[in-house]
Amino acid sequence: MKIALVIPKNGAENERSFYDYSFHASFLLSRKYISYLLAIPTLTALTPKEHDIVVLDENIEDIDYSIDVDLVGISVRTMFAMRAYKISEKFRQRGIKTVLGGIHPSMCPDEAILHCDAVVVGEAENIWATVIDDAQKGQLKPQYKAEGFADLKAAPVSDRSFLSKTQYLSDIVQTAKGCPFHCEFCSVHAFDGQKIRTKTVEQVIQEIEAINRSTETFKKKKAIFFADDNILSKKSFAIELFEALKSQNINWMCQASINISREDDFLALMRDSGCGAIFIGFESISDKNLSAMDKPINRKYDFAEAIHKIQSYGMLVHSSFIVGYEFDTPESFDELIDFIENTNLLIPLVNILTPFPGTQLFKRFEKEGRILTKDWQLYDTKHVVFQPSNLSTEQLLEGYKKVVKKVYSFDAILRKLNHYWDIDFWKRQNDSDPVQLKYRLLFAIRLLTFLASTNFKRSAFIIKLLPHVFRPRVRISTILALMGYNDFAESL
Ligand code: B12
Repeated sequence: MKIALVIPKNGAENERSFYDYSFHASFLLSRKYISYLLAIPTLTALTPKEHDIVVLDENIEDIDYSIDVDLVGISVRTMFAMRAYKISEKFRQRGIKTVLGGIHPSMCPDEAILHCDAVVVGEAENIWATVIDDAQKGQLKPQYKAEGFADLKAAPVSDRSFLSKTQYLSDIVQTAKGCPFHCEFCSVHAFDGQKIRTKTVEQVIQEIEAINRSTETFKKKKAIFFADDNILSKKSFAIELFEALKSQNINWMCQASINISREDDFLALMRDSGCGAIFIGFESISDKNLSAMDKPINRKYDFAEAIHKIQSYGMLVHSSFIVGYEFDTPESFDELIDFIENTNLLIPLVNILTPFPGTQLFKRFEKEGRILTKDWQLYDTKHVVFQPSNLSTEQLLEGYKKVVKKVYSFDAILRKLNHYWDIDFWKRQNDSDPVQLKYRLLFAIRLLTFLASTNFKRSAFIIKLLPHVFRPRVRISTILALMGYNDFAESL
């Protein structure tokens, strides 16, 4: 059989989203999107070898619906569920069978089946081969449910050979699944379970070696994002992993809980193995909100101290905040702006509270009659889809826009960049290898050519930026991301 694996386009139709990356595409002239969905190389590896695979990623090119395939598998998250349904229906109009899997169909199987031939609930590892077999026999069932959780140590190494090698900005690798916490707004514990399941370090290294081997026109270090919810969820495994990463010569980034800030030995090891940034879900600067979210761990830490500590090891802290929780008021937005500015957080991800299906929050809001819409394309954390407690929906939306516009204004970006260029501890980061220098030179040239075609505000920013481009302490990819986020903020 010929199987198409599909990634639907992200974000609401005719709207810019934080993950749009059209700015990056216009700037880089080639690379179009942050990354693929890891479910796709996972499914590829699980597909018996006698079948042919083609990957269709709508974030990098339009889908060719006339393609000759026998089965279409689509990976679905809530914010692009509507888009996935449309794609599925278009293939079905041609008589091609479609299967939907991923977090959204797993949480809403009765809805998903209205738009496809089969829904897979849960992880693909123990079930995908059966689905393919049934499809080949013409005996697809409407629903397949994974029993229990997959043993990741027994899973094949993800196979990226059918993905574009030139269109993505970074690769994505997962070493473990499961989360012991039970935050009200999150669906991870419901979907992946609370017990930590790791791959073996050998599996992870094999995956990274394959990524490193993949050809590229421009030979710079590979950027890898670890999709684990908390890279430090199993400490003995993490030590072994970080030691093994040292020889891989990659730039990597991960997610972690705030307690990582007190783990000095880990922080040093992470930096030495190529970690450039740690993404932490701070969620709220209000203790009352953290309690309401059921995220007590964050209450035990002084956020500013934790941020400073991690950065003292030469790694950036990327951060995530939720606005609109129960105790947020009209004043909360200015307080958040002040916090972000005072702590020099360069890439804060600001999200409007969103009750994703399958979360405790969704259940509570449904019970309280506070869900305003189930138009899933608005569930991208940039729209208000519920009735807040102490704010009107307009106040929440405007407050969100205010924060994003302020923290991604060129003034704020330049002030924070200057902070990182100037501070002493950052000098440790030695990024001046010849490939990096070549990359910085190309970046400077591209900035200059960009000047001719861009607006006044961006030109002024570029002129102030240019003298610093060869200073190694902030990565070019970070600066580029900031320019993209400014572009997004301006579009709000
Ligand atoms: C990495 C990650 C990101 C990366 C994305 C990089 C990328 N290109 O994927 C970044 C940091 C950019 C990100 C951003 C966001 N994310 Co995110 N992210 C994750 C995370 C931590 C891991 C995802 C992953 O790669 N998993 C590994 C793969 C292998 O697992 P999987 O996709 O679930 O696939 C398995 C099964 O679902 C199934 N399956 C999947 N597809 C298919 C298809 C078929 C046909 C079949 C048979 C089976 C199948 O089999 C697979 C193997 O077991 C998850 C949490 C988690 N633990 O899963 C959240 C998660 C996916 N993110 C989430 C959210 C909300 C967001 C943001 C909105 C956050 C924000 N505020 O901006 C944005 C939106 C981005 C977007 N529009 O996609 C939610 C999604 C909830 C939902 N219902 O859709 C999750 C689940 C976390 C949560 N808190 O609940 N995210």
